[in-house]
Amino acid sequence: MIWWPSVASAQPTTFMPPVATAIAGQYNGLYGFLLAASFISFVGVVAAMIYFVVKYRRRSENDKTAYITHNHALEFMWSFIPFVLFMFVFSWGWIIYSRMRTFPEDALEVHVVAKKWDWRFIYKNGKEVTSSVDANNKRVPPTMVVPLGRPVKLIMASERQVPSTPLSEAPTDRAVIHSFYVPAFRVKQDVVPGRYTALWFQADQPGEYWVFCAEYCGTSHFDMTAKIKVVSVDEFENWLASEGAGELPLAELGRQVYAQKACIGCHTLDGRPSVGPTWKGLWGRKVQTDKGEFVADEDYIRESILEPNAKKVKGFENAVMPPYTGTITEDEIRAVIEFIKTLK
Ligand code: HEC
Ligand SMILES: [Cu+2]
Repeated sequence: MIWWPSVASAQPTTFMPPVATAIAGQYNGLYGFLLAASFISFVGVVAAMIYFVVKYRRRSENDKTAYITHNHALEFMWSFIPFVLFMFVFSWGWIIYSRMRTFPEDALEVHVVAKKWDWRFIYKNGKEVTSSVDANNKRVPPTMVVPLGRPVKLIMASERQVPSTPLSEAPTDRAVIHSFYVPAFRVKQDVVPGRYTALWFQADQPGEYWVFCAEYCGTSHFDMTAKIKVVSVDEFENWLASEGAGELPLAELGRQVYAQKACIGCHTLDGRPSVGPTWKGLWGRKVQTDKGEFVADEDYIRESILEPNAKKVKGFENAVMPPYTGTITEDEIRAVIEFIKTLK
């Protein structure tokens, strides 16, 4: 359902950034309507004002202002017409917003890590894209490559500056809130420490687009940029498999963590319960706990690892899992999550 003709254009106009997704076109439609409605209202209000000023100007010394208490018809109109207009704009915005927040099942997932002041992109095959520094010591923003016309889902986290230190170390190195903003896609999402947030888009125009951090996050906030390069599916597949391609897929790293961090001692992969519940089929399942029912998603798994006692799984209330805060890194948690996703 298209509400407004979208002019697909990868070129920025005087007023707006390029339009590289269908949602960006729909967003422009709503924005254009608001702009036009505001302009028409403005002209109408000013014209009426000028007309009344002239028509009802004071003509003589003993001109008296008429005494009018109210006018039902007028009062109803100036409440009802704006109400209808606002509900129309609200519904229109709601439709576009719900499209932005409804995640396609088959989306390509890419992990995004924000820190002061940089972005890092991690693909499931382990390929990682980071910023670099050129010959003049100037920061070169990282470029996330994505396939044309395919939905992409970003799983985003804000982390501390040193990715490989365990969580309890370097407490002064705090993570802060960032915001992942792609003007050409008209999408923006806060990236928050301590939980995962998500965003999706489907780029329909090849090209390179800017990513900005849209939440003031300190000294180098201005320089916290990245790029998204939209290429054909073939080109994307080649790129993904090429230079620096992950030697170790995320799920494989997760399997190693499972063995090395002793998870293996209490969790099976084949469906049999052990000291703790099995991981088989855990992903996306509704888990019964002492705090109620929860869907096993990224946040649930992360919390289960860092604060196992926050929610005790039904049937395992008396078993103990040691908290892994301080002995596991965010990268390892991400890998365990990807590993658990594969255990259908
Ligand atoms: C000493 C045994 C033990 C070890 C070691 C252990 N766990 Fe657990 N784990 C448990 C128990 C018991 C539960 C269920 C009780 C609870 O929720 O705290 C659990 C629950 C979980 C859950 C939630 C499972 C569900 O079905 O909802 C996850 C995820 C998890 N552990 C991950 C890990 C990871 C990752 C590791 C290794 C880094 C690990 N565990 C190591 C005992 C352990
Ligand atoms: Cu930032």
